[in-house]
Amino acid sequence: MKPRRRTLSSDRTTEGLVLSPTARHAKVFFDGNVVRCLYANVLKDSAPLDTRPVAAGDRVVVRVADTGDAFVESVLPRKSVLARQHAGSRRQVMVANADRVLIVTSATEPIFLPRLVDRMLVACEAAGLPAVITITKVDLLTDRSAILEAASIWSRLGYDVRLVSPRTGEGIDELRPVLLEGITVAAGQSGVGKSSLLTAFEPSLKLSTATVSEHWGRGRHTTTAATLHRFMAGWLCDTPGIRSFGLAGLAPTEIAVRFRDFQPFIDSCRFNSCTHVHEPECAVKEAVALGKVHPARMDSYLRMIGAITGDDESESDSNEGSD
Ligand SMILES: Nc1nc2c(ncn2[C@@H]2O[C@H](COP(=O)(O)OP(=O)(O)OP(=O)(O)O)[C@@H](O)[C@H]2O)c(=O)[nH]1
Ligand SMILES: [Mg+2]
Ligand SMILES: [Zn+2]
Repeated sequence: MKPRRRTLSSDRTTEGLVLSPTARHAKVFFDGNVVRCLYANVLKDSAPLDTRPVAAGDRVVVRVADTGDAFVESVLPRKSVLARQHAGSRRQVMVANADRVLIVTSATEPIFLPRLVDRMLVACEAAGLPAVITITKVDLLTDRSAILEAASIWSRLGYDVRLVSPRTGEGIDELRPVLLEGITVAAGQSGVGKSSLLTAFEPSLKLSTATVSEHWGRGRHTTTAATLHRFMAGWLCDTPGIRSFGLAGLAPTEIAVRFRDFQPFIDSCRFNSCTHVHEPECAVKEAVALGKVHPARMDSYLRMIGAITGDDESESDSNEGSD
């Protein structure tokens, strides 16, 4: 039977933090406890363009009825939103109010995907969120040269890039101080080691992990819901593996300005609306030809634009990711 929201004079409201939402309810932290809260009817229609009315990390107003039932009544203004947007479908807010994103990618197993990292960097730039590119499983490499080359492209752009291994502990103590406050979200493909990484920072978390499928070389989508976990003075947010990161809603020119390396050249293109693909006198393309922009970054950009105009995007498959 559908629970009815009762509003009695003995009801009280308080502020809470959403740790993990599902379609019907959310685990909310308030008054020192984690409480399962239903969504108040008034909330259900509040974000019609989103897959869920609330996201992990949301600050919410909770009404506690005299029966003890608790309802999420409203969402307080968000200071940041990390969201995936797929053409023709609703926006999926992965986490709200994050302070930084660990873009987690594996050096191998599953295969290293620098273009997915570039895509997530665009999403972080669009959200105004600092990113730490975290390359895991470096213990499995016999030759690090290809990874170091990719890492150097990003570090030259001013991104914080870390090589880590929860298996051997490499890079963990160096990264931990970055995460002491605020909300840190780990995002990336299934099987890259997000849950293993967060457990390395805080062993008591014991987050579920699973081996990568030998046959497919892919993760098994072990983590099924974005969830905040207490860590020092802040929170770590584990998220389900994503297969792609939809940027629908961003026009090519809006994507291009989120490429830090394109920014110095964009204003010198002959056309204001230059998409840096086929236009003549394009300063960005010239910068690539002169070695001022790395061709790998241009390749990432062109694939993003191709995905938006309906061309094949080789790194994403038809399934747009779990959750
Ligand atoms: N060799 C090695 N294996 C690792 C490392 N980190 C994680 N793994 C292994 O990689 C597999 C996947 O790790 P998970 O932490 O479950 O990956 P995940 O990104 O959370 O995956 P989903 O929850 O499916 O998105 C597990 O078998 C881990 O033991 C590492 O640094 N080195
Ligand atoms: Mg996981
Ligand atoms: Zn141009």
